[in-house]
Amino acid sequence: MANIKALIFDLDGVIVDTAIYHYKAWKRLANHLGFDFTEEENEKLKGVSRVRSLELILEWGGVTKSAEEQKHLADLKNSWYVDMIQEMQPDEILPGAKEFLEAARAAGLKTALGSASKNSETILQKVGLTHLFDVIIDGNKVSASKPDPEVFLKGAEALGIAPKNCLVFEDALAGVQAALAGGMKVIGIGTAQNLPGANVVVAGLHEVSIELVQTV
Ligand code: B16
Ligand code: MG
Repeated sequence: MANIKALIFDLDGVIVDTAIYHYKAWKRLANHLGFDFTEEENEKLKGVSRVRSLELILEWGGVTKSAEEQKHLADLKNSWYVDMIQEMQPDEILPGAKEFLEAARAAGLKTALGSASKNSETILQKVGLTHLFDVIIDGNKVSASKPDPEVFLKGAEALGIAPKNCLVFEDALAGVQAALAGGMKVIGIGTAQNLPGANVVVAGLHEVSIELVQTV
């Protein structure tokens, strides 16, 4: 028996799919700098912080920029991204996510968000899910990126639940590693091949039940 008391959810790829908006904005930035990158390369940006994403993209384009220019470029990309997420609607919630959050809370489990994004509060508000989280820990509240466990440990602490009684839902390998490093159980959202180490892997929250939570 796992004795899970709290669930911690990643945002992009678990609750909503903002990856397409990140991709469009990063692609526009790369094109603005005179190069492009592939969808396959874009996969490597999932779950990765804004600053690290820019470093990777500049490497792929063979472009070097000063720290000051990098700050400007990251801000420019974010302004385009923020414009796009203003239009997000509740129908962009991934299948089963809202229903599972509601079922979890009805079963007495605590819920937290554990995301790398600094835009998580806007996104949750646009899709109408803010009220289903007891705690929101995101890129504004942490200094170390996944696979460092900081984001999940801060979530557990804010909820007042020991890490061993927390279960994380993650779609990125760095996030699965972060959860394990924090001493938590983790359900991977994706494929077992892409998410080694996850206790269980499912295609999405529509495949998860309260019964499964207590058997991981
Ligand atoms: P922002 P998650 C991550 O969200 C995204 O997967 C990643 O592509 C993005 O770079 C990162 O948030 C930072 O987002 O630029 O909005 O601060 O999967 O950790 O919920
Ligand atoms: Mg994610």
